[in-house]
Formats: sequence, structure tokens, C-alpha cells
Amino acid sequence: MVNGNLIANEWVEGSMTVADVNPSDLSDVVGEFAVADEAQVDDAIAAAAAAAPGWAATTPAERFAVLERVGLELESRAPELGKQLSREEGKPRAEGVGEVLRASHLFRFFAGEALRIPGEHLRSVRPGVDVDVVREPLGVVGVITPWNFPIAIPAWKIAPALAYGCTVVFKPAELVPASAWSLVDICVRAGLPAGALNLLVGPGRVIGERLLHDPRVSGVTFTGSQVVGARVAGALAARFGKYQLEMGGKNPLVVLDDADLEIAVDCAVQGAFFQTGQRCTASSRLIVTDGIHDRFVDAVVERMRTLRVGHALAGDTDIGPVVSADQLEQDLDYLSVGRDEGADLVHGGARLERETDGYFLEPALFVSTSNEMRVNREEIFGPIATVVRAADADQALALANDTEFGLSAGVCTTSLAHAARFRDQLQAGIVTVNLPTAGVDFHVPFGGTKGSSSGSREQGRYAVEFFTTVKTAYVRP
Ligand code: UN1
Repeated sequence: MVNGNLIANEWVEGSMTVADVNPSDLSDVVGEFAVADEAQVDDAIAAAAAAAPGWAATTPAERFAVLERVGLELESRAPELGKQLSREEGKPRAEGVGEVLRASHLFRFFAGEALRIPGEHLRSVRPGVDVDVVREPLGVVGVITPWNFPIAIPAWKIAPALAYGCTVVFKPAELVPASAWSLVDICVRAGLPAGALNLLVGPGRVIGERLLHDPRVSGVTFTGSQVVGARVAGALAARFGKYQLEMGGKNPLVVLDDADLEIAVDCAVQGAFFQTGQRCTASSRLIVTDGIHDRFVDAVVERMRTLRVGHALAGDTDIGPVVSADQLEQDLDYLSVGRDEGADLVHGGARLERETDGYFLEPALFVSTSNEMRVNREEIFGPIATVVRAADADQALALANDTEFGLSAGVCTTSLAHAARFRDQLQAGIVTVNLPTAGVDFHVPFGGTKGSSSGSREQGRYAVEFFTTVKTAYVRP
């Protein structure tokens, strides 16, 4: 059976399909999905445009009800959908289930936000005149999402879009269409009118490109690479559209001499290797001061030896496979790049054989690296971390900020003074103290500085910025 795309609440097939393959077991096909063609992209945009005035005119209570039903169904089906997510993406089952619950929380949070859309009422500077500042839906929004959070990232873009009265054309990553399909199916059955949410599976060069250039699409929210992010920004800026970009990271975790070693090791191992390092918030640069460096490296390696890499659905797996052949090749390339640059691989990096044929890679740690090396400048997006030695806290801070990215940054310390200083001076949209750089809450803003993000923040009540435009009304009664 082929799973169709959704256009105006009709599931439609196309001339081509894509197979959703389990990276833990290449013989296991999760499903076949219809690939949308150019005409279908046009149909989906037309459907979203036609639905926009009607959806914008619904009451907050109607939108609350639909989003809440979505949240509740996600919660009740979390075991099943989490298993499906782990099967298609490769993160361990508990993390897959956790991600579905996160999507449920996001829908319920934004159900509430639909009731709380902010506005202002002021007296004009002119006598007898009132001013209302109101938020109106942006219109049709293109939602383009990556493969590493197959349901949470779509949820944190689609839920606010719908809550604030926008209609959506959703293009998920081709590697993970099953979670996207399930989410859209749930949304439609929860009572969305035709055209409010449309699903298009297929390649970015066909679907993404048309979304970027079609004037009926008022804005695009995108999570993915910087290269594609630049295309999104260029196309939208050229037609004065709105864009919101979440791109890569090269997130530093600073470990200072006075850190609690156990906490620091936990943060590093969690942040760098869990979810196979495939998070834009991953702690990929471990910046460690002299006095604790050797003890820290020894303890991290000791912990790495205990990590079980295997099939995402096996009960004892800590780290699942890399998501795809292309990503595995990129990871292996970076392992060679690091060695060629003179970094010292103290643990891991081997391709692992398991009972099933999958993309298993042993988490790897480079030490004796300099911050100038490519392995410290470019996002790897795999289970590979580096250690950079720093003389003291001042140098550690300078190294942490010496990057073109600025998504997340952490420090491990028991000193209140260091904690406060790093919180203030780390250049990143997210700063953590004695916590991993990855694994964020759903009710507060998410996003970065410098080359990591562009446009307003995602999540929390800050999401209102992207999905609405402000109207200032002057009224003389
Ligand atoms: C998290 O660390 O919990 O693609 C979220 C990513 C981010 C989301 C990270 N957009 O990794």
C-alpha cells in the first residue's frame, strides 16, 4: 500500500514513490510513500490559500479544540508512534516515545496559546482616538523539516501555525515520511477543514523550491542545513516574504577545573553521543581546562566503552544507527579529516557489525585538537566529539565563542561566579549550566545567534512573532 500526500483533505498518490527504510535493518521497509509532483505542489498551495480566510476566521475555541484533540491522540498512541519513529529514524525506542510525547505537549501548549493571542489597547497621542495593536495570521506558511526529529520539529512548527490561524503546506524530510504522515492524519481527523494542512513528500528541489518562490506562500519556517537555509532566505527576501531558519551548531560544552566530574561526564556523553549525535544542539566541542583535562578525558572514554550501539528497537540500546548511507559517509569522512589534521582519536570511530544490516558507528572522541581544525569548525552531525584543551576559564570562554555558530553552549562548574559569567558571555541562543547542550523544553523559546538561526524564535509564546503580523488600528469612535 502506498501512503498518499494530503491535498485539501484528500489523500492523493502520484507517479513515483519513495521507500522509508529502517536504518537499523536495511531489509525492513517501514512503508512506501507517494512523491508529490509539481502540479500537486501547486494544488496544495492553492488549497492552503483557499482555506486561509476560513481558518483565520475560526474562533480561538475552535482552534483550541482541534489542537487539543491532536495532543491527546499523540499521547494515547505514543508507544505505537514512538516505535514507528525509532524504526524509521534510528533513535532508541524510549527516545522515540519521548519525542511523540513532546509533540503531544507542543500541541497542547499551542492549543492554550490559541486562546491567549496577545494584543494591546492604548490611547492615541491625539485626543479622542484609540489605538489597537492586533495580531493577524501570517497566511499560508511553508513548513520544511529535517529527519532528526521526525515528529517534534513538525509539531513545533505546525501547532503554532494552526493556533495563530495560518494554513500550512508541510514538506517533511524524505527519510522520515511515516511520522509526518501519521501526524497529518491525526490533525485531519481532529477536525481541520480542507486545505488547512497539506502534506507533500518529496525532494527539496521540486517541492521546497516551489514553496520558496510561490507568492501565495507568505512565509517559510525551515530547520536544516546552512546551505539550504541560505536558499530559503535568498528566495523569500527577494519577494519580501518572511522566513525563520534554524540551522546548524558547533556547540561548545566548557568543563572548568572546579566542575563536578560526574556531572560533566554525563553532560558530555549525553550531549555529544546520544541520539547518535544527530542534533543541531549536540555538544560537539568539549572545551576543557588544564586542571581537569586528563581526568575528564579518561572518565569520558570509560563511559563511552559502556555505551551499547545497536538496533533502535532492542531494549538495551543506548545509541542507535546513523540515519542513512549518506550521513554515515559524511561521518566517516570527518573521522579521516580529523586524523589527517593531526587530531588524536582516543576512542571509537569503527563501523560496527550487528545481527541486522544497519548503519552502526561506534561513538568517537578526538583529543589534542585545535579550534582551527575543520572538525572543530564544521557541523558533523554524527556521534563524533572533540576535546579542546584550554589554559583557564578565560581562554575556554574565548574558544567557546570562536565559531560561526551560536545555537547552544554549556558550562560545567561548581562556581556561581563562573556560572553567571558564562551565562552572560557565551554567544548562543541557548545557554546551559551543568546540563547537556541538547534536550530542550517545549514551552520556552528555541533558537540561536550568529550562523545558527535567522528570524524570530521558535516555540514558547515567542512563536507568535513568526506566525502573525501586527496591525495597528487607529479608531476615532
Ligand atoms: C533538542 O536538543 O532537544 O535539529 C532539540 C535539532 C534541533 C532540535 C534540538 N532543531 O537538533
